[in-house]
Amino acid sequence: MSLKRYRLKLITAGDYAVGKTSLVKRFLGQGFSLDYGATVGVECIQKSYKDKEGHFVDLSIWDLAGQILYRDLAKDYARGADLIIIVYDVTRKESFDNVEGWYKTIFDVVEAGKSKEITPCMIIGNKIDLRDRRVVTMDDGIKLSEKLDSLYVETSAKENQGIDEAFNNLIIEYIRISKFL
Ligand SMILES: Nc1nc2c(ncn2[C@@H]2O[C@H](COP(=O)(O)OP(=O)(O)O)[C@@H](O)[C@H]2O)c(=O)[nH]1
Ligand SMILES: [Mg+2]
Repeated sequence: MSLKRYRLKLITAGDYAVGKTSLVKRFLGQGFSLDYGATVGVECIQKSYKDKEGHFVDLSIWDLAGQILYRDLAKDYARGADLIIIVYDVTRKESFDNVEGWYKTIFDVVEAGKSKEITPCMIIGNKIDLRDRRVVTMDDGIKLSEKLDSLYVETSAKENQGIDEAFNNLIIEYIRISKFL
């Protein structure tokens, strides 16, 4: 039996400087840097691999430029997305409060094109290494993800915690749901 090949578009979203690019880089095995280099425009990166269950996955990761309050660009950007990652910074309450706005903006676009059921969303609370500056609790994160019918993981791009879990669980969820359709 030959296993299906999945060609998936993954997009990142969330406020400026929450760690979107750092998480993508870690997932791609490119290390971590504290030097600030804001993403200009949209970066698109390809990664092809075989997952733990043997599925071939061709992932194109679209990494959103952080300065975007410009939710209008997010609209073009989100078109055709199969997998959504929305990141906030556990030390910045505002970035957490904005998650729902990002979610709505993106799903307005995604749902116009196809059924929401097959577009799983992962909410990520990043920078958990900054323990004494933390203001958003894990409980806050879990409650929000339940409200938005999304998956939830806490990560540290700096300490390389939770990142493979975040990406892999999202892809596994996609494959699981798609088998019922
Ligand atoms: N302490 C800590 N800093 C992080 C973490 N993730 C990202 N950063 C830093 O936060 C800043 C913004 O990261 P970046 O990935 O560019 O954010 P983006 O604008 O959302 O893409 C950079 O200085 C990163 O080094 C983390 O998990 N812990
Ligand atoms: Mg970035």
